[in-house]
Amino acid sequence: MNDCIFCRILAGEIPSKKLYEDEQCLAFYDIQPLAPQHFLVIPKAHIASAAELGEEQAALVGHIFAVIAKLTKELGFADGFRVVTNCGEDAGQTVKHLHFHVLGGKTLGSFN
Ligand code: IU
Repeated sequence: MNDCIFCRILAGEIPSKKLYEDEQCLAFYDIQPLAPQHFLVIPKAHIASAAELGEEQAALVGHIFAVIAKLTKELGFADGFRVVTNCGEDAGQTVKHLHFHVLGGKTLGSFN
């Protein structure tokens, strides 16, 4: 059994508030939002983190960013948004399935 929580969301075994889905990726709202608007975009293929990406995933990552551009336009993030992917322990990655946080809906502070 796959114990990856995001693979289980993709399989419909764990509920999520879906925003967008196609054959390559899923976007859903983060259950613990850190901004007025906070959603995640994940590939359907299980990739542990950005550290696992290679040239073979270039089209997939480009597609995910095109989806982010489309969704942020639709949601009216006119004044900007932030895309973050935490990679590994030092970055605080808690779910070991590649995901892009998309945050907006307010003026975001700087981060380190
Ligand atoms: P991180 O970059 O791995 O730290 O982020 C994981 C995110 O996944 C975090 O913001 C959680 O709130 C979010 N999340 C979720 O939206 N739904 C879930 O079922 C689980 C985590 I578990």
